[in-house]
Amino acid sequence: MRTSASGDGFVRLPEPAEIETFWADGVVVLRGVLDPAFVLAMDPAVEMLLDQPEMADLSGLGDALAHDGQPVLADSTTTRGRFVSGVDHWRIHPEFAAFARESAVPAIVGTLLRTTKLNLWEDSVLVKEPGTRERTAWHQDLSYFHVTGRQLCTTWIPLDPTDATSGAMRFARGSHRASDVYRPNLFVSTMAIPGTEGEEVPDIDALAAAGEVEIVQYDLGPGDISVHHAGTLHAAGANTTSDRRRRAISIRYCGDDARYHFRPGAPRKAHHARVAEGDLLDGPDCPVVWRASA
Ligand SMILES: O=C(O)CCC(=O)C(=O)O
Repeated sequence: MRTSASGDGFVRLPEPAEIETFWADGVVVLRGVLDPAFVLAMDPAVEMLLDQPEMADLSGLGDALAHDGQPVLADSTTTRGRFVSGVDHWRIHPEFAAFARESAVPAIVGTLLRTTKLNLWEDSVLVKEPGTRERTAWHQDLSYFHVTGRQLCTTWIPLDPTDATSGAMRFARGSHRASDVYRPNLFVSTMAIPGTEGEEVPDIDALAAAGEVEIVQYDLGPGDISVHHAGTLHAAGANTTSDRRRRAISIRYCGDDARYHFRPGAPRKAHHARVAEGDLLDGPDCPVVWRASA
């Protein structure tokens, strides 16, 4: 049995009931699965990223869209924080590569996905500073992933205590069970990415108000993680607090049944030019980061 003393943040694997919840609800919260000190040790790496060119200022995008008369999801607050986000930090920064590949996270996620091997798809850092108005629009990660399969998920790992007032994630419980894959949107807007195909994401808040969808939201702290299925519709609130940051590392992984499947108009990565529809993910750009022991 591994322990947190091994330095990879390991505290425990998911219990069978938690694995059932993930597959039934499309989301599960795993409390105390990582050593909080291990997660907080990523603080300097996250701070270092904030002003790097690989980060996008989504508040700036929101302002530009609003200026163009496009729908932007922004709560009115008296202060002005910012929402910054980036992807694929693991490719550039050894701290993020170690976190996504060599920490206890792959074993936790691999166990949850009931897979024999786990591929890393991408990582992402998402920071909502105090007073950030922008909400994260309802979306499915699958709309942005050029993959098909069922063993696909995202784990959201907070560095700060997070609740509804500071922008906790919201999930449409059980929405992964439908086969619908909606158009990806601009993240702080319901506007679909131009050139993508299919139907736009329905108004989940309206469906929830009508009692047709159940929305779940959890308070999390360092050491807790949520894991959602790539088909699960999810969103996040504004950070309406004046003094609490909402920083998270989000890592997307794929299991045995994942294959490349290209979705017109969705953002592509450089290596996608070198792979074909139906290919296995295995390779340096989607490395195998964990295998189940025999
Ligand atoms: O942190 C957020 O606001 C959204 C994150 C998200 O949608 C994800 O990691 O899949």
